[in-house]
Amino acid sequence: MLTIPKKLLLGSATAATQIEGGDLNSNWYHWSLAGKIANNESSIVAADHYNRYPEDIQIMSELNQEIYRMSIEWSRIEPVKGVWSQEGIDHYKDEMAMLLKNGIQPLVTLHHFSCPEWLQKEGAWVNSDTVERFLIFTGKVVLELGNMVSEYCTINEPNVFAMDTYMDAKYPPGHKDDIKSYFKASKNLIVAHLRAYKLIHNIRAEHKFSGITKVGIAHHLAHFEVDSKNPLTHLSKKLMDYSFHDLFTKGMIEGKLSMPLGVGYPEGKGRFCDFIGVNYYSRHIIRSTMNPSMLFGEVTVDESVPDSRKNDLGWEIYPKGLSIILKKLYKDYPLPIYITENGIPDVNDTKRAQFIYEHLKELVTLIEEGIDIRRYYHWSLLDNLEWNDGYGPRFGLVEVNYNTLKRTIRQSGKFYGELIKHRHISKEMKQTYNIKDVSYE
Ligand code: GCO
Repeated sequence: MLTIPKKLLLGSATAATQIEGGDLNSNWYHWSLAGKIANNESSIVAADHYNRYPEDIQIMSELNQEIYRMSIEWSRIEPVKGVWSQEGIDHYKDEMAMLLKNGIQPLVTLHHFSCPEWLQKEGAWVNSDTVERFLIFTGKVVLELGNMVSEYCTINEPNVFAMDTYMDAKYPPGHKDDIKSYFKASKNLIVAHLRAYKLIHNIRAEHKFSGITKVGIAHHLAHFEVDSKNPLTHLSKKLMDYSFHDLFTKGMIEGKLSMPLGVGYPEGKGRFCDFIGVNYYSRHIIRSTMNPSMLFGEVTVDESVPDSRKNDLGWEIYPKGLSIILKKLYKDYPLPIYITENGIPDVNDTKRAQFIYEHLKELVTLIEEGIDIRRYYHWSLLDNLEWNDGYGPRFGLVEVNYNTLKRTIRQSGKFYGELIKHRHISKEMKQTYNIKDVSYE
């Protein structure tokens, strides 16, 4: 039996590029044209959510979702530098209005990996002018959405974004082992967040928009372990924790730049997050420093992990890691925590319900221990474009048939919907959905 405390709201998360389709002005569309997505796939149709959002909100409502995290596509608001698209703005206003009408509270992400192609051509995040452009975009969105949205997530996973863009060549413009750009972009992302934090608060206060303004980030926190006593491996883990986690937590929460990004507090000392969003997926084993990028070591999965404890992309299912990272995070920063992403690619839908159960169990225990966890956004509502991995991985509570675009709620989606409704997982539910209490290490 598991009872979900009232304070923990439940819902799902998506990102515009991954589900919307139809946008010719985003850098990801151009990245698809260049053949950079698995199987030559393209962002152009995705799940056609841009046209089908009424149906998708209806599904969210059927699944009793209380909250929804979504992103606004910058290239739909500002398709050409300095030119606003009223069509794009009205679209998102309609979507917000419909969410609210269905009693679903939105959390809006302003930067979720994608940007307009014109910005990409200007160097995107390695160009420090992008900070200013991001603030102009942010100000416009916050003004336009007004009373409808009081919660914002400025930047999604700055660490993964910088790593996949400048070190691993997975995201546009696809640099390999470009450490200089990794740090340059990281600094700009941090400064953009700090300034956007203030801007959003100022605009909403000045216009007396309703709702308590809450601004935060969605930070990808992985659980790293080392697999040997080799001191180099330990050093590698330390470097990885520093450059992948700590630079960003210190930067975006405390406003402090650390080397090699810089020193001091570019926007003054303070607290720049009203909540900390955590995206958690897996445990990673750090093997050695002999990887070409040296600094980061090699990130792998423990070979002894059986397939039953891995997802379709081979990542280990490791709920305990969520507790470990949250305990540390809360000790360092006792701020409200939102789980802004947690999910599993599972095409056969045999592991997702169990995955949700195990991770929620960890969260409930932590809440009982006094950790202030307030939101759980499951990744994801729908099957979607898993960036450069294309449409293969199936993360949805709802299956999307990419030929017909028909939506079908998976068994795990039904399980999640019932769980939200009753805020309780009974013995019967466990039987129906084949949920087990397993012990795992
Ligand atoms: C993210 C990602 C999502 C991914 C998810 C699964 O924030 O990394 O933002 O877009 O699809 O994490 O890999």
